[in-house]
Amino acid sequence: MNAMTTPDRPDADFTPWPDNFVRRYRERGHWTGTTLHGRLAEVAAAQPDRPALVCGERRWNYAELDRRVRAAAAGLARLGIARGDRVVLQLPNIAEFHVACFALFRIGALPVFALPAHREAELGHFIADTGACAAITVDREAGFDHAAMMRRLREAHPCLRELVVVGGGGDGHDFDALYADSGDRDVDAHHDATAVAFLQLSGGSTGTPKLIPRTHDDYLYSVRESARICGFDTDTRYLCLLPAAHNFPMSSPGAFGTFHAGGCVVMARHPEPAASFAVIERERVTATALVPALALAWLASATRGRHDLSSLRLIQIGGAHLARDVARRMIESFDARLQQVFGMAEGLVNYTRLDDPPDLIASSQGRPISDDDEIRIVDDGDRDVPEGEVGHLLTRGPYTIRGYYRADAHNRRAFTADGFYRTGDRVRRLASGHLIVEGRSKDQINRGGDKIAAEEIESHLLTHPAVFDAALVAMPDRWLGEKACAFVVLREALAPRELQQYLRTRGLAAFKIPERIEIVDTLPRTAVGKVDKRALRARFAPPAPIQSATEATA
Ligand code: OOB
Repeated sequence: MNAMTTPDRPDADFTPWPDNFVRRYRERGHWTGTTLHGRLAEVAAAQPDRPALVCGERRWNYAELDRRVRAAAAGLARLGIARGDRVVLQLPNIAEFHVACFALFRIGALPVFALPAHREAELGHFIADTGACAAITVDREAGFDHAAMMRRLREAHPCLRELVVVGGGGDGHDFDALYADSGDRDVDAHHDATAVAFLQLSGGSTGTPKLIPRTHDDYLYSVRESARICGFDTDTRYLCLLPAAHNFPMSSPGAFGTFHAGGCVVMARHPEPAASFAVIERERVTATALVPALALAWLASATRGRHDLSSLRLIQIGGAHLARDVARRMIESFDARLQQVFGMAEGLVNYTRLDDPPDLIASSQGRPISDDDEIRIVDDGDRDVPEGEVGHLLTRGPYTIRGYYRADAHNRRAFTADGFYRTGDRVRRLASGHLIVEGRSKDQINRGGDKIAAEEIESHLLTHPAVFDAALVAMPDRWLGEKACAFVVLREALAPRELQQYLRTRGLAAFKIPERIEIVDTLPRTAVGKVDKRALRARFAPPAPIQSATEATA
């Protein structure tokens, strides 16, 4: 099988696993040939009356969810959306997110998962990069007019023909009309599980965000095994608190894992602790996923004691470094099992196991899902480090991609010649196979789980005529773990606030705007002339205790 390409774009859309790996993953039963929507249809047929999805006052059982997915698929097909088309999906945590997702899977069209925080710069890039023919969005969210932004993007990108808006929106199609328009038609569901199901976003470390093609086979494997490892079943009531498009709440085991197990997904539009606790109490939520910053907010929230959280059996924390002390406080403060999750949209996901001793749960980031997840921990020359020592994490396996979407040049750096993904994380491994994340080598800031590629922001800064040079580094933050600070060399006077405002006008997601801008005369350089980011980061010493990267080794 050769990499799929389009005539106008020489780069590969999808880098397949080599045949011998495909054979192995099939023989071992990892890849089953079932599609994501096929699995949803199976569950719906087996238990049509069980609760599937709760969103505010709306409650759908599996029959209703299935009916809506089929109707929306027919409605989208009527708009001309067809197999292989790319469709940008930008929705908050509402039921329509999952309807749209599975409807697109049925058609064989690929959702491109944008986060609600993304703005014109990011979305414009996704549209241009994928040649998306449609976008599905919401009219307004958190005071922001998403429909108007998408209309502007449609003007700038002629490939973007159709706009579907939840809540209606001017000249876009109303999402609800998709159901009405469809009549009794059902699209002839797409059944190729080896095909790419969607494009997920990478946290990135380069100038432009890269897209991650995930197939039905590989994704469903990670979903199924995640659900098993985390004990999800028909009684699971999973609260989707983190942005639904992110890999963690989507598939680790997340909403997809809950659907896979026949449980019920509860969508939370507002992640604040007080609102979450009220939903947990009302909906008898059994499991949820948090980033460390939210865990801290849960610990600090005065409203905790006022709600009955006794239904909660599993609290997962992942996406960014969790300080040991915070993990311990979570274990002590909540009558639920804690689980650390160290994953990446590119594939590999590690979980502490439910029966691991509390100390291991508090101090490690878990071990891989699969025996077929190959882990290498190497030095700068790609040589394996001695067991137990810290090195760069490389991985290859049945649900880790072999290449980014249309990014051949980047792929040559991001993957080894034999297909290992260079995660950019620095880890060490315990004898039990559990990994401890010690830091990272990629040029990225992890702002409370939101990833910022330094180069992306630096290149935006450099477009300002007054900016001569710029370097973005992480500075420690008590709550978020890290925030971005830009060190900037100017040609002429400019206030930091003006520069922040300038970045906003470039259409960047708010979480990427550096909280601090330091004007400096020069940037420190290493012996080979690269900006010495380590020296820049050292200017923030001492780091806040809860986020020290070396803490885990203590
Ligand atoms: C998850 O996925 P992404 O793609 O947003 O970010 C992946 C990166 C990892 O390479 C690592 O640098 C960092 O986020 N990370 C962690 C971590 N979990 C992720 N760093 C330290 N400790 C952790 N527990 O973030 C993601 C995807 C699926 C499940 C969970 C998280």
